Amino acid sequence: MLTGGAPFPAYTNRSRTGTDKGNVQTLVMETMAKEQPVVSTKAALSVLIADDSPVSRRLLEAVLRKWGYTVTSVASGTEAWEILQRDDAPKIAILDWMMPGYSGPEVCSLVRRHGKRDYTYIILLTSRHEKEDLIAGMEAGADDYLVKPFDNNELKVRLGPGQRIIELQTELLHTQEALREQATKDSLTGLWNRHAIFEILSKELARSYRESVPLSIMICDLDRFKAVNDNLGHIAGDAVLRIVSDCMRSVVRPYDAVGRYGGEEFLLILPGCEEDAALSTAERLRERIANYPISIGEKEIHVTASFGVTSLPRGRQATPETLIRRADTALYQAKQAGRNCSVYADFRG
Ligand code: GH3
Ligand code: MG
Ligand code: MG
Repeated sequence: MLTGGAPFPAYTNRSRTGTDKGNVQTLVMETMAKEQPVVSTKAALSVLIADDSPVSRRLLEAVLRKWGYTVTSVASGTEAWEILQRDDAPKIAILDWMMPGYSGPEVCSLVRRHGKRDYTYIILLTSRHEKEDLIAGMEAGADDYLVKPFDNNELKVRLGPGQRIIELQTELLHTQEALREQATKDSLTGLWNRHAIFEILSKELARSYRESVPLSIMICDLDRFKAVNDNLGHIAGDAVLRIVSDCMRSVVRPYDAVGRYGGEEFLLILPGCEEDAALSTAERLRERIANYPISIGEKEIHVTASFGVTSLPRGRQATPETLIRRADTALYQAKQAGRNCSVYADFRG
């Protein structure tokens, strides 16, 4: 099936301006955001105090605030556990041993067994001196303890390792995130890279079969892209790839996946989409790309793309390779048909 306008239609849409500039600005802002300091400062660190004694709580609050911490305080273990599960929970918790609701060690156990990915550094407050109690507290997951009554210097010294651990963990999470980003994203376009989009396709195929829902894919290849490089240079070619990628991202649904499959070739995965919906998405995308004005220096250019689309009907099984081969065949036909069009190929598994 062949759909689409005549090859290389007249380009009239000039309503959008500064597309390239806008993209460069976005890129700079994203880069800056990634380069924010990863180590949190003491002033930004917040501490949770859970103690049922109002006097002890106020003393702790006052001294911690004086040292620059942000303080949240509660009077029971139940409230402490509720707060520690929140996304923005304090990273250090000072928990009294005996409290209404959960005890300090019980809150420790809950945090360690069911807590968030971010580490919570826990200091237990106890008036008990017996060694067994302290061992039980540490075994429940506490990082440190303070025997009441404690002096402020001791508390200050004990908060130091907590802060270092939190800072190291924050740094570690940022590094992990950066590595994950590097391993899965295409550095030029920010789309999924070839390996990642292939993985996503494998998972989506398994899900589509399990849940008996259809799945469509499309391969989009920019038309005569070599000429863009030849006429405007490779850097301009790179800018075009970035802009077209942003354009594709803006057209598909949030749960669709877009990856850079090769140089100027993209693979799009549309879970739950049948033939008609997939083909109309391809057409929407094709028209959007063709009408998208791209500013390169003083020049404004337009590029077009051809689409090969295929769908896996519900209840059918297929390997990523089979489906991609079908979409590739359709793409080849789209190129043969004159480019700037979408071709659908039936899935024959
Ligand atoms: P067709 O319509 O048949 O697809 O023609 P085409 O020129 O797009 O296809 P061809 O395969 O001949 O050329 C693809 C071009 O894409 C050649 C290559 O230099 C360019 N290209 C691939 N990756 C990149 C990249 O990362 N940056 C830039 N600037 N160009 C790239
Ligand atoms: Mg091409
Ligand atoms: Mg190509």
